[in-house]
Amino acid sequence: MSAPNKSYDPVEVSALQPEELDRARDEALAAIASAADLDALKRARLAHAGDRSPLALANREIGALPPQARAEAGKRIGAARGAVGQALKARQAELEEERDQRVLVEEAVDVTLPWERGARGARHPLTTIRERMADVFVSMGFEVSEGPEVEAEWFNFDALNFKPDHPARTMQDTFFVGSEDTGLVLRTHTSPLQIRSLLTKPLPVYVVAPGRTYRTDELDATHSPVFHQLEGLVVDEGITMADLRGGIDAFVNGMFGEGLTTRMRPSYFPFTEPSAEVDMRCFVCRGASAEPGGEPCRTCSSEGWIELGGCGMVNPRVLVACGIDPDRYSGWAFGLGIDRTLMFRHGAEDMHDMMEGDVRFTLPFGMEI
Ligand code: FA5
Repeated sequence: MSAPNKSYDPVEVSALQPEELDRARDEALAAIASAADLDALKRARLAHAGDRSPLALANREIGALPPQARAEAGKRIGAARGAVGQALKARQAELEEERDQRVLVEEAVDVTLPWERGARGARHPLTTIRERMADVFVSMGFEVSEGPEVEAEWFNFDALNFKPDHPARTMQDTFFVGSEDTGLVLRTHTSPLQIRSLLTKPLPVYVVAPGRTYRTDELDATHSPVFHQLEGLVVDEGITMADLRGGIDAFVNGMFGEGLTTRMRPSYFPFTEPSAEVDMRCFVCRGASAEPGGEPCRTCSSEGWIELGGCGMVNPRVLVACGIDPDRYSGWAFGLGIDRTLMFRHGAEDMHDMMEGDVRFTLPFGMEI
């Protein structure tokens, strides 16, 4: 700002000359009127009403005028700036109104349009049944345990008392990772979790281990090279076959309904002694289809029983391999196929359906989370 100068005539200060002021005001009004949108108006505001606009600069010159000239100059500038301010306000309101109208039209939502046109995903029934099965064990106080799918042969076979010449240890049955010399396999069952649990957890051990398993089986209606098993393991003091029976019965009742009995048939597994195959009463016909004159049952093929899996008392050799005193501790183990369980529980007839990911198979299972 210039210093006050008593000899100044306001009209001689060029910025304050009436025609200059009128021109600045008219230019401002024209720019405001022609601003087509709020952005353009912002630019016009900056150029014609901002700190560096001609009218603002002229306003600053008032201070340099002699006192007697200031009032008159101030009045003229005030009038010009007032007119510009009014015009800005009015145009702002107009443009905002226009914008609001446009938004209402452009961003309108048609609430009558159908929604949820994209299909919603759901978890695979194998996943949900696996969790449900493990939950039954969890409700009995078991802990869920997981292990690697690429497993050391020692965990998959040796520690489980498979002899070196056991047929399961050949490429005909087992996927080796690399050559047979690597000592690494894709686990053929969830039983290595018995060893991993016994080596890492303090006794007593109550674990359930669901997981993916691999065998060199051809894919057919009841086999897949990739399938799922669930393992149950108990090692504690004073565990007997009665506990094995009770544990499996409790699982069957929790999973398939109350009042279903089980039966055991002698079998062999290197890691359990004695070993058994366990069957459960058919949860559909409850054995009636096997009675003379009974209605045929698709679920159990009219056998009255459904094969569930393998089980037995933990072989003392396994306990020793894990550094556990077999004179003090004993245990039971149980393993079943999850895919086969899904098949008989839901009447799925072909293993392919479980592998192919066709939603026509999975949709009827709904949105189980
Ligand atoms: C075992 O794998 C034992 N580890 C089970 C066990 C655990 C016994 C603990 C004793 C104590 P097995 O080979 O029978 O057992 O397999 C168990 C289940 O896996 C079978 O009953 C079947 O339901 C399922 N299964 C086996 N091979 C396949 C396959 N290729 N496709 C789908 N399911 C399979």
